[in-house]
Order: sequence, then structure tokens, then C-alpha cells
Amino acid sequence: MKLLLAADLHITSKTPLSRVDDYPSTQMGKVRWIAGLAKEAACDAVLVAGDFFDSPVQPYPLLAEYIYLLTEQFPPVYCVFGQHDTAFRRRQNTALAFLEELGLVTVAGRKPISLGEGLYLYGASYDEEIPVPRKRNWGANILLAHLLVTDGKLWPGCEELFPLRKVSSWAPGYSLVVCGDNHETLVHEGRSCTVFNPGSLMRSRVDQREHVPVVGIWQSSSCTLEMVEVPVLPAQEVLDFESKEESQEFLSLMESFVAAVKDYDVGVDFLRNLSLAVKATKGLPPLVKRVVYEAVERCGYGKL
Ligand SMILES: [Mn+2]
Repeated sequence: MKLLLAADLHITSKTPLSRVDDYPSTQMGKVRWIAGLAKEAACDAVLVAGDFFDSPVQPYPLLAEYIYLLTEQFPPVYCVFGQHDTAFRRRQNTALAFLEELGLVTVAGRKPISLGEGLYLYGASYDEEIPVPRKRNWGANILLAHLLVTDGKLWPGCEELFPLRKVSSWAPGYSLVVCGDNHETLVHEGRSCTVFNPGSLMRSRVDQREHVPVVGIWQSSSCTLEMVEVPVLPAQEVLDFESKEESQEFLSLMESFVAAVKDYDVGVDFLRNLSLAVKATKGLPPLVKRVVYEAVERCGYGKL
């Protein structure tokens, strides 16, 4: 059996400030390319390790296009929820839950899903516990999880909860662990388990200029992973290196707004405080406003 492995698609209808192209259509092109690869490589299923969508609410036309794509072009798709797929950490009434309702994706969890050929798939969505597999036969168990796997500390003093090389301590009994959340590509092929963190499909910020998006193809009979690069345009053609969002001027404007919000003490409702602070701050640059509003929406809190 062959499985195509991906993560952090972050499907959206919005173009990030740092991109100069039509981001949603570039993104759809990549998802189409993944479907084509799955077909060409004769993959039996596609696994997506969370952050399928960039935010829990998506416009109908975008959903319609992806529904068509999943129905017509994809083999069965298994996934877990990333934090970006949830609203207030809840799954109800989200775009990914909608795809699940339609039967276009299957969400993996504690109960093993038989993929055939003696293979079992378990899942851990964001913030969920990692299931302990029932049987520990070699080559039998796959974990799909949205958790921050790390290869070295992200910052000094950072506690590494899921170190890449110590997978047998946090996910024992699996021969393949596919992770999402960390947008960098990480892979570790240990003696009994391969950990693969595909990384993000898109380069949404200038600091991702070196990132080369990849997907994996897992051959279960030999327990081998092949990484395939997703075709992309050169960073200079799609990323705006002069982007205002990246400029020192913008960062200092943002910092002074954040400092002002800290002094803005009106009640316990954070969103209300934030909204009042935005309105009360005289001369707040429109770009700062836009970034604040988008961040709130992206976190699943709706419109501020
Ligand atoms: Mn993500």
C-alpha cells in the first residue's frame, strides 16, 4: 500500500500581505498537483496532518471548488484537526467538519481505522492525547498527529515536548508518525519508526523564502519514505521582500499598539478590550488595524 503524506495546507481565500501573486489560485494549483501525484504514483490514500484550512470559516465558492476537487480527483483522504481548523478550539461548525459530514475526509482518532493490508491508522488532533496502539506489530501502526515536533530547541530554554529523535518515548508502537504544526520540513528515520513532518505547503511569509514544500510517499511493504518536492516559483516572483508587514517601520508601529493595549484595562473580555483599543487609538495605521482584524478572524473568533 502507498500513502501520500502532507500537512499544513492552510487553505484560504485570502492573499497574505507578503505575497504578490493570486495566492488562493496558486494554492489550489498545488492541491491539484498533489491529486495528480497521488494518481500517478498509484497512492491508495492521502493523509493530511492538520491545518487543512487556514481558518475555520471559509467562503462557499472556495469550499465548492475543494469539494469538487476532493470528489473527483482524490483517493480517500484522512486527516486530523489542527488549531487553525477549529473555532474556539471546537470542531463544530467548521469548514473541515463540513467536509467530514460530506464524507470527503475521514478524521482519524483514538479508534484505529483499518486501511487494509494489516495497516491501522490512529490520529491525534491538536491538543488531543496520543493514542496507544492496540497491537504493536512491526509495520502495522501509523499515527497522524497535529503536534509541534522539534529538532533542537526553537528558542533558548524552550521545552521540547516532541523531539524528533525521541519518538519512541512519546509515540511508542508506531512505525510511521506523520506530524503537522511545525512549518519546517523535518524527517527522522529511526530503527523502528519514521517520523515525517512535511511542513507547510505554501510560503506565506518572507522568512520562508528558503522553504521548499514537499510531500511524502510511504510504501508500507518496505516501510520506506520518499520525499517529493512540490513545484514552486522562485521566491522573488511570489514574495514581496519590500512588504510593509516585514518593514521595521511596521514592526515598531505594531509594537507600540501592543504596548498601548496592555495599558488598556476595561474588563475581562479580551476581544472587547481589543476592539475598544483599536477604536480608541487615534491615528492607528490601517495596516495595523488590518493585521489585528485578520489575526482575530484567523484564530476563529469571527469579525471583531
Ligand atoms: Mn500550521
